[in-house]
Amino acid sequence: MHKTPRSSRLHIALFGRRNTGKSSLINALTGQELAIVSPIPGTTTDPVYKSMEIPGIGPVELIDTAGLDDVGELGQRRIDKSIAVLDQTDLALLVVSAEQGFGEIETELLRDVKQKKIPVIGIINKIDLVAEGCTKVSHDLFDSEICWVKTSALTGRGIEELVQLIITEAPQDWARAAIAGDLLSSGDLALLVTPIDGAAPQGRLILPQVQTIRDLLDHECLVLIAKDGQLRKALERCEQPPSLVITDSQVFKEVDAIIPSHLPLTSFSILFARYKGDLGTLVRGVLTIKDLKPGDKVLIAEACTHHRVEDDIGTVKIPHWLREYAGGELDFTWASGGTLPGDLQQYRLIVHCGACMINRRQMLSRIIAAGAAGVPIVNYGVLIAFVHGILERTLAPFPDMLQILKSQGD
Ligand SMILES: Nc1nc2c(ncn2[C@@H]2O[C@H](COP(=O)(O)OP(=O)(O)OP(=O)(O)O)[C@@H](O)[C@H]2O)c(=O)[nH]1
Ligand code: SF4
Ligand SMILES: [Mg+2]
Repeated sequence: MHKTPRSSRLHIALFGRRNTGKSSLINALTGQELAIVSPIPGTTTDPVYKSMEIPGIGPVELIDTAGLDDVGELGQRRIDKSIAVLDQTDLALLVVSAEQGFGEIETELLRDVKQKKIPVIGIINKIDLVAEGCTKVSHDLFDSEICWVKTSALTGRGIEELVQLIITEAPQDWARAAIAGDLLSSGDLALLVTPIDGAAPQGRLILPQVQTIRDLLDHECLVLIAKDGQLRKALERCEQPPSLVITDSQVFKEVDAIIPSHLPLTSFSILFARYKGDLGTLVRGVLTIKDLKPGDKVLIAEACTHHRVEDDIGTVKIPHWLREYAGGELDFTWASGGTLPGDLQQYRLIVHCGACMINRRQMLSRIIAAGAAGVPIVNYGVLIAFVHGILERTLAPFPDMLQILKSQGD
C-alpha cells in the first residue's frame, strides 16, 4: 500500500512574475510553511513539487515555479524550466500582484496555456496592499475568458474562494478519481466481500459494488468476489494472498476476524467517502462526535429525497448512535435536496449522506461550505465505520488518514 501516487494527484502549478507571492499562496492554500518565502525577487529558482492534501480538495501536487520576469542568461534558463512545467499541469494558477498589474509576460503565459488547453485561474494577490477597487490590474481583464480571484496570502483573504475555484475549474477527468484501482498495481488481486441477504436487490449487485469492480478492471486488476459465508474458501483458493480486501461494512466484524491482520482491509463505504469527497476532512469530522453534548445542533443532510425505510439510516440509526455519544438528546435538523441550508454556523456537526446522486465536485463544494462555516462534517460511510470501531483498520490502506487519526489522538 502506498500514498496516492503522484500521477493520480491533480497537478496545480503557480506561474507569475518574481515576488508576486506564488510561494506564499502555496503556504496559504495548504495551511503550512512548505515553500520558502522572502522579499527578495527570485527566491524560488527551480520548480518545486509538494505532494499535499488541500482541505476540501484532497491529494494534489502543487508546483511552485521561478518568476517569469527573471533576468540574465541564468534567469532565462529558469523561465524555460517554469514554462516546461506547463506540460504536466492540470490546472494553472496565474499570479499577478495587485500593485504591479498585468502585462506582456502574463499575456504570453495565457497564450501558451490556451494553446495547451490547460484550465487557468487568475489570481490578483497582495490585495491587502491596495485600496479597495484600486488595483493596477485593468478592468478589461475581468472580461477575459478566465476566472479571477483577489487574494492576500498574508491575511488569508480570498483563499477559500480560490479553493472553490480550483474545484470548479479543475479538468473533468480529475473529477473521475479512482475508486480503488489506484491503491493496487496492474495484475494485483482484490478480494471483494458482498453479503447477499434479504435487503439486497433482486438479481443484481448494488451500484457501489458494480462501480468498484469496473474501476478495478479498468486498472488491470484481478477481482475475486465472494459472499461472506464463503470467504474462507475464497482465501484458500488464492495461491497468493489478495493485495486488498474490500467488504460491505455490515459484515466487517466477521471479515475482520477471518482476514489476517497483515492484509489490507477496507470497506466500500470508506472507498466511496474518498471517491465522492475529501476523506481527510470527513475523518477529522467524525472524531468530533466524541465532543458532542446534549442539546447540540446537528444537521443531517441528504442530497436527494429518497424513499425512507423502517430503521432508516438518516432518521433513525444515526440519531440513535449520536445520542449515545452525547449522552442525551440532540437538536437534529434534517435537510434534503440540491443545496445545504444557508445558516450552517449554528451546527456543531454536519452528517452528510453517501452522495450517490451528486458528483464529486458537488460533494466537495458542500465540504468547503462546512469548512467556511467552521463546522466539522462527516458522511454516513465514515460515521458507520467509526461507531462500529472499525475505522482504524478500514483506513489502513491510506497512511495519510492513519496519520490524521493519530494526530487527533484516536
Ligand atoms: N502584503 C502582502 N505581502 C505578500 C503577499 N503575498 C506574498 N507577500 C510577500 O511578498 C514577498 C514575496 O513572496 P513570495 O511568496 O516569496 O513570492 P514568489 O512569487 O514566490 O517570489 P519568487 O520565488 O521570488 O518568484 C514576501 O515578502 C511575502 O511575504 C500578500 O498577499 N500581501
Ligand atoms: S446517499 Fe444517495 S440516495 Fe441516499 S440521500 Fe444521498 S444521494 Fe440520495
Ligand atoms: Mg517563490
